[in-house]
Amino acid sequence: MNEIYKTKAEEIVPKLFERKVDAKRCVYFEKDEKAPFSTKVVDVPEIKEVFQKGDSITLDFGEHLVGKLSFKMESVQGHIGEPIRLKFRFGEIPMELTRDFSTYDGWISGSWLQEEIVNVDFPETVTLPRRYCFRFMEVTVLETVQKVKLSDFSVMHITSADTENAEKVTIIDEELAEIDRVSAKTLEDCMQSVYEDGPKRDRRLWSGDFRLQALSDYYLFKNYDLVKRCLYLFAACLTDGKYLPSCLYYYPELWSKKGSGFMDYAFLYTVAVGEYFEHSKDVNTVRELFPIVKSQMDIAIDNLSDGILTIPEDSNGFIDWADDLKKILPTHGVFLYALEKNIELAKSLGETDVADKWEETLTKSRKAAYELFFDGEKFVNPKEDNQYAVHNQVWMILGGVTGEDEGRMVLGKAFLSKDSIKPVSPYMHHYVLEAMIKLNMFDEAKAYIKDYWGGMIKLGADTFWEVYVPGDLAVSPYRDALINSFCHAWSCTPSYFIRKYLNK
Ligand code: RAM
Repeated sequence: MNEIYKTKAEEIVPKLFERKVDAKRCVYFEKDEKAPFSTKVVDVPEIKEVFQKGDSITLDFGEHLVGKLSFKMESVQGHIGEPIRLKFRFGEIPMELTRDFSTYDGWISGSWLQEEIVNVDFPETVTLPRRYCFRFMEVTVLETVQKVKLSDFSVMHITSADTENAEKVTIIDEELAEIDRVSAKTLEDCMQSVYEDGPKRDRRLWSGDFRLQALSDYYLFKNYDLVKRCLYLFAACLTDGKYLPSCLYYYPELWSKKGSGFMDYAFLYTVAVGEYFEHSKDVNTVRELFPIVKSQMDIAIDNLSDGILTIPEDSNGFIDWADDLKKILPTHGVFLYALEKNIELAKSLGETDVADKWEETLTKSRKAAYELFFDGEKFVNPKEDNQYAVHNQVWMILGGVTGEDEGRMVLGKAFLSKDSIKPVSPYMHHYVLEAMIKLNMFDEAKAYIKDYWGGMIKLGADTFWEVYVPGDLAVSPYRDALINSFCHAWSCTPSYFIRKYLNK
């Protein structure tokens, strides 16, 4: 642990803004094959307040929230002689509460599912100690011998996004304005004392997610200090002085898993350093972090074989959650993409020798990629079974391996082909959009955002989801969509695209 970087990060713990939100209505859920996740939300005209054993209600707070729940418990028939046992369940979307959490069948811990048994000893206003992330809350009275009153359910919503002073922009297109609003809300709810990947799960700082959050934040809340803090947190956790972890834990203290993590995420961290510089002009911080940028590029350069990246045994590339996706070709693209951006950064910092050396590598590695991967109509890697994936085309475009016409051709064909692997996560869809912008496909990019992110809104999304595959809502990287996060960091970038490029 580098204590100097850690201290710098701890000096800028962000202020958390609080807002009290009351429950808005009482609802129940009905099975309806035509509704999103086959779940229809039905209004209950009156909010029940008097409960006996076995009674249960579901409250809708009207918006996605992150914070602590409070409520009042009162007696109805004189003194209460025994504790009242309540069970709470929280859902970001209705589907979660239609499932019995004990049926969860995924491969990551089911303890992320938000469920709690609480005993209330005396009539009082209770605030639950843990933070929850939800719009819907179900409370069931498990044990009581007499009637009790439960009321005044509210949440103290917390975020480090200064929403009151957020950049106000009039977005001309109404559909895009709505998508921008939901993107901003997604980022807001993930902004806590770091940029969390998801406030329901995993509540961690992942570099791939972080770079995208920072990008949108520059156009929304402009919390430069939060970006700086996260850059330093990663810098503090470098292993062996050079390997960047992909993910950090910071409760109860900062720690990370040993190992080198995802190579593409490490490259994207370096991109985030340059982008922080571009927006904040904070040259001191960036000068301090430049050795880390350089070490990530050096690790990659040391692992080039005939100009093509090799991924060391103990590492991997992430790229997307698409099943069985091969990673070398697209990770090579991420490397080229980062290298090009880092050459600019090196030049701005006066590191001309480094920039010159990188220029040489970039030219060589782009040429090598074109020669090895381009088969005349698509990019495939003969050393990875010629696997055909949209991802490969996107990263070769972003890596500057192809020009505009060829880029449009490979991208269009890959999307149309029934044999190609398609993006699964909004994270990968972000990079499809970046490729479109690079190819000057602005109208197509607008339509893409409306179709993909707008598609989630049509399905009732208050915040954008971790995973969305149109037509198949059961998709989950974890085998069971119950554990998916429905407010996810890497899904918040439509605001960036809309505000920077598409609001015309
Ligand atoms: C998951 C999270 C996170 C992502 C990693 C790769 O645990 O969804 O956002 O960056 O995977």
